[in-house]
Amino acid sequence: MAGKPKLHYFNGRGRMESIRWLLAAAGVEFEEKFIETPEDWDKLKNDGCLMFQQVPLVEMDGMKLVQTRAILNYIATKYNLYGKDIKERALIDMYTEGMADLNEMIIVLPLCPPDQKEAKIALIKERTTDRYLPAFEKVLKSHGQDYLVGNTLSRADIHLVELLYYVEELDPSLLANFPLLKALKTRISNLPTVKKFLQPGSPRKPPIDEKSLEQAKKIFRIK
Ligand SMILES: N[C@@H](CCC(=O)N[C@@H](CS)C(=O)NCC(=O)O)C(=O)O
Repeated sequence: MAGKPKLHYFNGRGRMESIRWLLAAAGVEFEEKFIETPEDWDKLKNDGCLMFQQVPLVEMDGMKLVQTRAILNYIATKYNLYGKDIKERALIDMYTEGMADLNEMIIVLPLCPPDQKEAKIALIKERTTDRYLPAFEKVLKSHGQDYLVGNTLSRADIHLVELLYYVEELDPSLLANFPLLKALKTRISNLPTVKKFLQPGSPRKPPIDEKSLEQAKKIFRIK
């Protein structure tokens, strides 16, 4: 029997968090090997398993997978969270790419120079309420179903709910005008696997704090 997937990243959200969410939602237990020092990082790079000298790295099913999207695609396919045909998959990809665009703005926010932070946060809030959340609310309204695509749970629902938690952290009022998204968030959060992941003590990571940010900058030698 294949062992648990092994995730290599620093002990924070970053690009690995969506992978943690998807595995957890699929009910897959995983191990984590945290990169804690510049020496750990150099060692991982020198081991030769990072195709582009970047993490996330996920060891799974005998493969050493890099590139976040490729990893998510593999997990979603393996655990039947990627639609029943190519048309559903196209919709899931389209929705997921939109979510990834907003998520990327949120992921890089901690690295933003202090004098630009306020403007970046304002832009994220504007894009959230004027572009992304209305688009997903409209999808749910258009078919009246419980999930975004194909009336069944897919990665699109998982990624969206992950994103809704981040948006709420930024400003809880951002969700106020999106009743169907709020209902989706509640529904997905109550799935047993997701509920477990949302409990304290799970592998879910908190928002990055000053100390972890400094550690991550040191590891990746970011000025
Ligand atoms: N397209 C890649 C980007 C990965 C990436 O930028 N990883 C960062 C950490 S979040 C990294 O390894 N930085 C070190 C470097 O690029 O030298 C992916 O999505 O996996």
